[in-house]
Amino acid sequence: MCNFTAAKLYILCMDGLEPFYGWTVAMKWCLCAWKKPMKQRKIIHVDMDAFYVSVEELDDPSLKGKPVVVGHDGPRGVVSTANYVARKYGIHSALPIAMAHRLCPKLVVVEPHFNRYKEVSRQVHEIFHEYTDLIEPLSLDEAYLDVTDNKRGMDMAVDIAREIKQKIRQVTGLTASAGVSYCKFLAKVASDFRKPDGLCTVHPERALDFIDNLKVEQLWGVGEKTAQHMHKMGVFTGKQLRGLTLQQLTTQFGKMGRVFYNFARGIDNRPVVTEWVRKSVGCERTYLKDLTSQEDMLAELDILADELEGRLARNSFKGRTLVLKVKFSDFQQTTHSITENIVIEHKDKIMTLAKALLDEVDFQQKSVRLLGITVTNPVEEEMQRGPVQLYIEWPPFPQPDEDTTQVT
Ligand code: DCP
Ligand code: MG
Repeated sequence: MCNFTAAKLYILCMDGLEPFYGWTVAMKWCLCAWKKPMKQRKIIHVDMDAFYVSVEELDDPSLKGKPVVVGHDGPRGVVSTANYVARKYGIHSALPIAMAHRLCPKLVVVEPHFNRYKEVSRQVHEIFHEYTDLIEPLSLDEAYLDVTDNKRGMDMAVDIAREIKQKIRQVTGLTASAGVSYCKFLAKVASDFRKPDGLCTVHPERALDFIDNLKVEQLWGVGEKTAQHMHKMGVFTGKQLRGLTLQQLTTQFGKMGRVFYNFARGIDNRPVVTEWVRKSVGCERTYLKDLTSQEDMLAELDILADELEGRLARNSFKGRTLVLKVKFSDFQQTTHSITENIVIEHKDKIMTLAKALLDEVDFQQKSVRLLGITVTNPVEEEMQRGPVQLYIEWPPFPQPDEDTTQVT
């Protein structure tokens, strides 16, 4: 999409909704684009296939062809990831291992080997660096690459993606899937499109057709709760999402409403950020036996506070908000937070706040399977920030609602 087309698209989006604001911003953008030529970006999202379990199969070929998951095989264990054989039985990440055994009695459970996954991840990143240093890692097995100005001077991002996939296979023996597009969200959705060992490109001129057929839950920032909310509004697809006005979306979803509004129109100007600003440091634990008394919970919080103090120091992290997470035996969870004027870094302070937060929790006579404490709300954010690559000026991008599943 050239600058002019991008600006036109933006005008189209804003037109009729917030006419004055829309035209003002669009005019500014046109002027900006005229002053500073903007290249259409080329973004690749690479995601390793069934990552942990594929590494395990590589290291122990006798696992090949069997249904395998990585996780702790205990009453409280959950699936980190399942290979494609196990997925046929309905087994997926975050499923309790006990349930996975019920779905597939022949299931093989392998303990995780994180150092091996990190080693493979490093090899994969070395390959990325042959093409670009603009790499944004999302996890050990996933990253965005901005290859607009790549080290090889290659014109076609899809050729780079193909080469990267081949090299990953040669060097590590594993397969990866890649998505190619002009923005992050489309590249990410595309990488998932033809998994495993997939390669999918979304061209700018085909973006709206592609978006039309997406389920809303495939969009970045749409977690389970948001998807249910959209379904209640009768919105299941990208096309239906585009039928909602900006006002409808911001009324229902706050700041994220504008993000969804833009995504539905193929607009996502988030840059590939080479280094993340750490937003929080925390630790949590799932207990073998549910905790029932406050005394036990305080004893466990004491252990967590110890651990958190160490992690905060090791990461030189300074934040002013403490968040307590409590997951009940029925898997419902609640979070409570408190913000201080000073940095929360010492165990004593953490414990005082954690106790106060625990008092706020309504247990409804339920026992507790998980406790977690996190320090967030970082200070001196600018000092913790690494190099950031920006192509155009754009308002700060809101973060999605916390709607994540974490394996503990
Ligand atoms: N992971 C985890 N807990 C989760 C999800 C993932 O521990 N709830 C770990 C194990 C995965 C790795 O992160 O191997 C990468 O996550 P992905 O979501 O990319 O899943 P996979 O790579 O396993 O599978 P896919 O082929 O769908 O990418
Ligand atoms: Mg993966």
